[in-house]
Amino acid sequence: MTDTPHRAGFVAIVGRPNVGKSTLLNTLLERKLSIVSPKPQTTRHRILGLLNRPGFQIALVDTPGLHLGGRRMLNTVMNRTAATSLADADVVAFVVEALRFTAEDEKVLQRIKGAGRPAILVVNKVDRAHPRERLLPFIASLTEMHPFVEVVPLSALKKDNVTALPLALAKHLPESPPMFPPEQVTDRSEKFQTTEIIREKLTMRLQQELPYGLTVEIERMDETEDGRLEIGAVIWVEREGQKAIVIGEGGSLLKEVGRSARYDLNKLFGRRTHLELWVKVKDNWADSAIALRSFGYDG
Ligand SMILES: Nc1nc2c(ncn2[C@@H]2O[C@H](COP(=O)(O)OP(=O)(O)OP(=O)(O)O)[C@@H](O)[C@H]2O)c(=O)[nH]1
Ligand SMILES: [Mg+2]
Repeated sequence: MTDTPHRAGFVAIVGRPNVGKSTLLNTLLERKLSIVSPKPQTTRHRILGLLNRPGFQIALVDTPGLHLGGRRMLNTVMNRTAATSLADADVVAFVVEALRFTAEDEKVLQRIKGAGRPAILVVNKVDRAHPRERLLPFIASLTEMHPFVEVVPLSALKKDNVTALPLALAKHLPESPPMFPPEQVTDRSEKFQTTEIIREKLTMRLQQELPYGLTVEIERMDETEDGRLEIGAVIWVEREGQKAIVIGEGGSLLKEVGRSARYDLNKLFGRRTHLELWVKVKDNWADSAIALRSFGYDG
């Protein structure tokens, strides 16, 4: 038997907003690491998740959806975060939605061409592709646009054909020993994951009313004598009027958000957590370089 060399490297998961990049990351890792919502522009940060298999280690990088049109400084930072992850990757996983290719997808593809990395085409949401016969011509039209090294149609949500992807990615990674210790899952702190869990619950509850400039900051995390974790978090919005929306009638929305966030936090920390949420206003923070940096937006 010949020894096959170990492979390891970075794979950037890129695509326009809402195609299912974060869902894909979570499905591949079999854990909820990146937040997901039906709204576009949910992911705002680079999220690293490590996948270890016999013979290879993939450092998967979930990225904000590359988008057109947003004029806030936060939009620029998100696009820059995605573009940097793309430029730093060994292999690119270009995620598109089955049977849908938009001007934003086109723009992402141009960036992939510019980066010059081997790219795998991931056609997600095949569960929604009806009739199925339309998938083949759709894929053919995309493979005409770029010499993708592999094409993997799958459904990240329904976990259909997902196991094929790590193998396809690994083939194109450089020969290298593992870059991270086998027990490591991510490079993101529990504090960061806490802010993201709270932001996800807000995104889910607020849907259409979600203020664009909403972000979460942890003020304190203290252990109580009986072993519980007390977390104090601030939800920042940009205008006084948005406060009432986030708080809800009689504080109902905030209570609901707190309840569902606590459920996830108990799981994350493996113990009971107590969560206190405050809503505060910082005018137009999404256009302030200083505020963006202090809230951890580091594109
Ligand atoms: N039907 C179907 N829905 C999916 C699939 N994958 C993801 N979704 C849904 O698509 C929506 C967006 O998913 P996300 O994973 O947040 O998408 P994203 O590409 O990370 O979006 P941004 O972070 O905004 O760039 C969510 O409602 C998911 O449940 C899939 O395979 N099939
Ligand atoms: Mg995402």
